[in-house]
Amino acid sequence: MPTTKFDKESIKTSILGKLQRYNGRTLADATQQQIYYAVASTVRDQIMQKWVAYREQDKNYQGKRLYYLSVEFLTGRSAYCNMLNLCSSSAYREALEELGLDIKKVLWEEPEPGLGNGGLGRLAACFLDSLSSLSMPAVGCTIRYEYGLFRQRLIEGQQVEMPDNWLENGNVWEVPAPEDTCEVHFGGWVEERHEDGRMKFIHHDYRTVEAVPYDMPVAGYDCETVNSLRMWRARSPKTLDFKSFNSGEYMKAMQEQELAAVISKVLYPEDNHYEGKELRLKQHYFFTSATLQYALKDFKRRFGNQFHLLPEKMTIHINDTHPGLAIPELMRLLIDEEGLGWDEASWIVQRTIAYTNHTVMSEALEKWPEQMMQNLVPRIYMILQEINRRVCADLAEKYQNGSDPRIARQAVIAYGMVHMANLCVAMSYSVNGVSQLHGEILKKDTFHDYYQVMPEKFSAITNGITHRRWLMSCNPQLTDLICDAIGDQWVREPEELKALLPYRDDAAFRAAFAEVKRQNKAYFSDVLFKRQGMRVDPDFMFDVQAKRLHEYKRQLLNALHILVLYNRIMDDPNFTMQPRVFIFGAKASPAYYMAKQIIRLILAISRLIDRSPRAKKMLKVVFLENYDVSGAEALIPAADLSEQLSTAGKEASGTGNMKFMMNGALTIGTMDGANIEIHNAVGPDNIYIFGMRTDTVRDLQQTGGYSPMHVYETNAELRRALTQIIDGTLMPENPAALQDIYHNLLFSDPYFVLKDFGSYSMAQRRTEQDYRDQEKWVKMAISNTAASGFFSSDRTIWEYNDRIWRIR
Ligand code: 26Q
Repeated sequence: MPTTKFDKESIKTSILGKLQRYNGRTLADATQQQIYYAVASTVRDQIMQKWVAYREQDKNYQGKRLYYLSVEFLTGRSAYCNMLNLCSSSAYREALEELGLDIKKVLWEEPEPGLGNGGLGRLAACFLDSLSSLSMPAVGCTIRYEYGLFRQRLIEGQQVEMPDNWLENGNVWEVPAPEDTCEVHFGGWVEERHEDGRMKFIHHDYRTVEAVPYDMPVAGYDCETVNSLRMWRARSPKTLDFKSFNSGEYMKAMQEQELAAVISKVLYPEDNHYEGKELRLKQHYFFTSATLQYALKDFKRRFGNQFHLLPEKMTIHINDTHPGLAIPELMRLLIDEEGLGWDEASWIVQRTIAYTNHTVMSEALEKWPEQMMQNLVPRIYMILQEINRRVCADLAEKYQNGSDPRIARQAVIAYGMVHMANLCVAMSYSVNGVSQLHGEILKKDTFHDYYQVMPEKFSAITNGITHRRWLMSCNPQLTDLICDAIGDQWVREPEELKALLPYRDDAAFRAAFAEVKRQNKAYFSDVLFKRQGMRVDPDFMFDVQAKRLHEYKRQLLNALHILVLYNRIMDDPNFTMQPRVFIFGAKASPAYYMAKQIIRLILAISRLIDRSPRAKKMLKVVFLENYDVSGAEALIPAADLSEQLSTAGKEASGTGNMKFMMNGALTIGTMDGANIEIHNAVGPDNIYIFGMRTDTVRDLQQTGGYSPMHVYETNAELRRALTQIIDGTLMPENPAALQDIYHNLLFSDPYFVLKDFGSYSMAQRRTEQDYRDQEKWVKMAISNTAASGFFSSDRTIWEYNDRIWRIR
């Protein structure tokens, strides 16, 4: 196999050569975009070389393989992280510098694949990076959406959605694998035939959709492993059909083509919210079926028909219930295609599939109308019915009562709906939560009945983030500073970051740490200027809440507090405070009315403050447009304070919280999700905890004993801020515009915003005092970075491997 070196000189030669061959340009005449493609395809050449070698050795691999199925993989840009994982970032940096290019500017040209909404999709991407870096053989499997998550614009104080055509200029990182194209069948009907002493199921009159895979290499850090992310694209099997063309059915033929391709057209923009759209169910079955056919083909290549070995040789991990049809699909393939009996197939499935739950919000639990399931995937529906029959029979036996009310709660099909979570719990060998608290809530509430009858399946493994992207790549200056102080062992063993802790007391180190933060703030200001023509002052404290917009995440708590601060400034000419910029990054689902109203409110507060010459000396609100992975990479290293305000018990884990702490931001947050574990890791002196705990929230919910009006009546500052939402202070041109927020808070407040306001406001007072004491603040910030190693996804993946997958 020919190998090429990738040192500085050959990188330069490669870039110039590509510009000449692909574009017929010299460096001086090339556009930024052409330069980006020349650089990225040089990186790709380097990965391809490793990929070929890895695949060669993989051909003889006899061990277990992991298939990680997720309807979202929010990878973010690849070029820089690939350079880093290839241990070539300095070579590229120097090469570009010698060519007179600004590496950051060049890499900013890369289109970001927005193939995910938020936490669940980003977690999948972090996991792939860790799997490769820990040399575990794994394939990520998903849909190759033609349009990723919408691009957000803020126009006239409101969110406006624009299509994200990320493939417009091609994607250097993907390689099509047409040889693995397979068929997925929809609709039709199933004939049951008795033949050779057994039942045969024959699917008739189905519509075929072809699944074409595109692979993206995922190179591990400083190792030989190059796994892939397999993305399936849907297309119609018929190229233009001459018969219909001649019989004047040209339009119909074209439409059919369109109908198949629409399956992989666009990512649904809902986060933590379920909507029973048929197209979405099609998407789920489409990529799940294609993936399982491919996995089984690979298994048969390695082990022939020894299907009893399947659980030993592969784990199908499903990222939430969305790929849950993997369960009946694997049954179908084993029974209908491979001729196994039900019991044998079911034995295999129950040892092969593992499931992670990501949310306890009831509106996010996936349910499908039986009718829809039956029409769309009739054979799968039959299998679901049989699974349900057996699950219910087993439970009836366990409860020694066929009409025990628990059976209906645990059934896979009940009251005309297919309950995906029940299916996944009943049929997987592992059910896990994403933080310790979340794991407990699953056992106590969400899956309480199942926990009673099969406790051995349940576990909790706290989420993590890849420190390669979320520290080394996004914060190179802090990375260098850490390496200068404690060496680079932490790069392989991130928990070694704890060696930083003694540097809290080193004044020179503290000064250097603070200087890095300052430079990151200045850099963010430049990015903000480029993105939306706005600047922020690095002397201000950067207080950041960046995550999807959702009522349970309580951006409202933050917004109301800002209004209160504004009033304090305006009421008292002698009032002063530490100048602070509140930065929001948040997309709202296009159909989520309240979330969009909250964006309007935040933008209105921002305008109000900007109109006051006095207020704006101390206070600023910035809404970062189109918050995406690249935005996060610029924003998080610049943050002083990280806002993690979810109502206790609602945020399964959170992962943004971990990214902020790793980059030396302090957390103001509730005792929810992974915040609790961050609190344990840094100690109570290095975090600002406020608000009700889960048990109090539960009590209040159960007794119905909460009255937001009572809070309103007893807190004058809060009352004033609430009134300003509707009295024309914020929306002089249309004072009623935000009245639904006001009414919702005052008469319902399901997420206890008003209830927790006082406690939040007090915690914010403490952040203010502490920030003014810079020595104290920087010490706390260092403690956070030092304690963040536990939250590397390398640790998470070790735990998954140890407790669930056992790959090697
Ligand atoms: C399901 C069916 C039909 C339509 C939509 C959905 C759907 C889509 C997205 C349901 C849920 C989601 C997203 C959930 C999510 O992102 N959860 C987050 O997962 C993170 C990783 O574990 C956690 O850190 C977050 O706490 C959790 O909110």
